[in-house]
Amino acid sequence: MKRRAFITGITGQTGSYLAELLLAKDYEVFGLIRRTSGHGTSRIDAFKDRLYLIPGDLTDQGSISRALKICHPDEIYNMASQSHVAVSFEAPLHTADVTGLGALRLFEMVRQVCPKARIYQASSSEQFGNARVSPQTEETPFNPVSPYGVAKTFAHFCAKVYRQAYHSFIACGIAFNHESPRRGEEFVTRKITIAVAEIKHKLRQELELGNLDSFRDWSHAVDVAHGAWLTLQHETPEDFIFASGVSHSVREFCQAAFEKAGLNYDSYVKINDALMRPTEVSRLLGNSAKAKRLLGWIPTVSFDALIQEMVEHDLASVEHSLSSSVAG
Ligand code: F7E
Repeated sequence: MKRRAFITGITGQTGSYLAELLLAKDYEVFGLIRRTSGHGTSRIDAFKDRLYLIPGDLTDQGSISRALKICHPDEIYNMASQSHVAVSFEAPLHTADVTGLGALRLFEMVRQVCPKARIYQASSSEQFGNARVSPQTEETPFNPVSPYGVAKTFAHFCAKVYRQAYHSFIACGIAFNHESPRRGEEFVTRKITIAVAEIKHKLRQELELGNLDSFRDWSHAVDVAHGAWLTLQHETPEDFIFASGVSHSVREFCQAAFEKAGLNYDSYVKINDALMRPTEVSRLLGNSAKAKRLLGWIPTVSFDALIQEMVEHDLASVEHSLSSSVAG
C-alpha cells in the first residue's frame, strides 16, 4: 500500500516542494487548502492533478478533523502559518490563531482521529529571537521578539507536551530562512531579486528596503523540504535544526543579487524607515550538526547558487512578460 501524506500549507513555497518530493517517492499526497488561499495554487498547478486537495483551515477545528478522516495519513506535515514576521505585528491575534493555536488544533485532532500518524511541525529560527548563544542549536533557549516568533514557540512547546503526555509522534524541524524562486514576493530575498530583474529591464528605478544590517542564515527551500521528510523517517520524534551554517547580512544579499545582473545595489536601494520592524532579530546562525549526524541531511545549495537561481528566474520571467506584451 502506498504511504499517505497530509500537508497543510501545500500551496506555499516549502509545502509545494515537499509535495513534489513525496510524489516522486510514490506517496499519495493530500493537502489542506483554504478556499481563499492567499496566493492561489500557482506553485502546485503543474502537478495538481496528482494531489488530493481537501478544503479546510487551521482556524477551523471541524475542517481539520474532517480532512484527517478522509485521508487517514501516515505522515502529516504542518507547513501552514501566517509566516510574515512584519505582518505579525499588524495582525498579532490572527498570527497567534493560525500559527500557534492552529498547530495545537492539528495536534489535538490527530490525537483523536489518527493517533499513530507522525507529525512534522515547521518550527522557526525566529523562535531564537535575539539569542544569547551563536550558533544556535536544538538546545539554545528561545527568546522570541515578534508575535510570529511567540506563536511558533507556543506550537513548538505544545509539540513537546503532546510527545510527553500522549506519546504523540511530533517532531519539530527548526528551519532557518529558506528561499527559492517560489518564495513569496513580500519576503526580502524575493523582493530584491524581482526588483533586480525589473531595474535591469528599466521597468523601475529603485528598491525600498528597511534594515539592511540584519544577518540571516539562508538556505534553499528544497533542502528544508527534504529535511522535513527525513525528520519523519527517524525512529524517534526529535527536534532538528535546518540551516546552512553561514550567516550573511541583507546588504550582502542585495549586493550579490544586483551584481548578478551587472548592477551596483548602492545606486538603486533606498532606505524606508516605515519598513523597519518594531523589534528586530539582528543575527541568526544555525548549527545543523545533529541533522547531519542522525538524518544524513546536508544543504546542497550555496548562498551564491541560491541567489543566482532566483535572479535568473526573475530575469527570465520579466523577459517573458515583456516579449508576450510585444507579441500581443
Ligand atoms: O526578512 C529585513 C527584515 O521577511 C529578513 C520567514 O520565512 O524566516 C523568515 O522571516 C530580514 C529581516 O524574513 C525588508 O527586517 C529589510 O531582518 O525575508 P524576511 P524573516 O523575518 O527573517 C523565518 C525563519 C521564518 O520562520 C519566517 O516565517 O530582512 N528587511 N527590508 C526586510 N524584510 C522584508 N520582508 N521586506 C523588506 O522590505
